[in-house]
Amino acid sequence: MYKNILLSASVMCMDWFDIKNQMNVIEKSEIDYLHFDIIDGYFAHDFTMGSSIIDVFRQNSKLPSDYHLMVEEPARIFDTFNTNKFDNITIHQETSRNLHRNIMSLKNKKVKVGVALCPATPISTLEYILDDLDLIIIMTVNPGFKGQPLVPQALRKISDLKKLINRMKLKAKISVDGYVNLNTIPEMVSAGADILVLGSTGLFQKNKSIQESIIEIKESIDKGLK
Ligand code: S6P
Ligand code: MG
Repeated sequence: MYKNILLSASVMCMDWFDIKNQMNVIEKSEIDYLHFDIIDGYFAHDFTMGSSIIDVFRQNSKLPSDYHLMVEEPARIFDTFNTNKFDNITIHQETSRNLHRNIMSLKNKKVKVGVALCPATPISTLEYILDDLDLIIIMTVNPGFKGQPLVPQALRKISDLKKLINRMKLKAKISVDGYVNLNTIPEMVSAGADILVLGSTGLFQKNKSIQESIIEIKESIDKGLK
């Protein structure tokens, strides 16, 4: 955490030939979560990782998990993952035929529950479930891949959602995912983002160490909070 902004490291963006060293750095830094992107080949056209790989990280890290399920009818796999009360599980609004039922099932698992919105999905779709959520992921790229360009209209959603959360006096946190980096963090933070998902353009850049990136990320947060 840096100045109340939580930091979530996107595991699919790590250098997989250097996981152990990168994890050592992350564990000693201000990072609050490991962000696991789970993709089913349908909702997003690729595959990433499942519980056996994720559990290796969980067993070797003290950080809570930030599960992001980009999966059609995600309730099918809720029991696949190991969780505890410090972990987040976020499902997509677009993938669930009965979103409220799915949110209630997750609450029964005693995790923190989130819903993610693709760039084209309006905030109004959350109107009657917002009270039940611990977090909302605003996707600032389309789901599925790292290193994609920003969908700029999605930035507006952060401040719109923040206003709604404040008006309803709720505690839900706003997470932003996709192209979260020096170019976007100031605007995202000033619009009301509480959690930054940091991937290939933010934390795991090819020509920069994680430590260097974290210094720059903190400077960008400072700019956003000014
Ligand atoms: C995208 C996924 C994300 C990415 C991350 C990529 O579908 O949900 O969590 O891993 O956002 O970051 P970047 O900086 O490469 O866009
Ligand atoms: Mg994600």
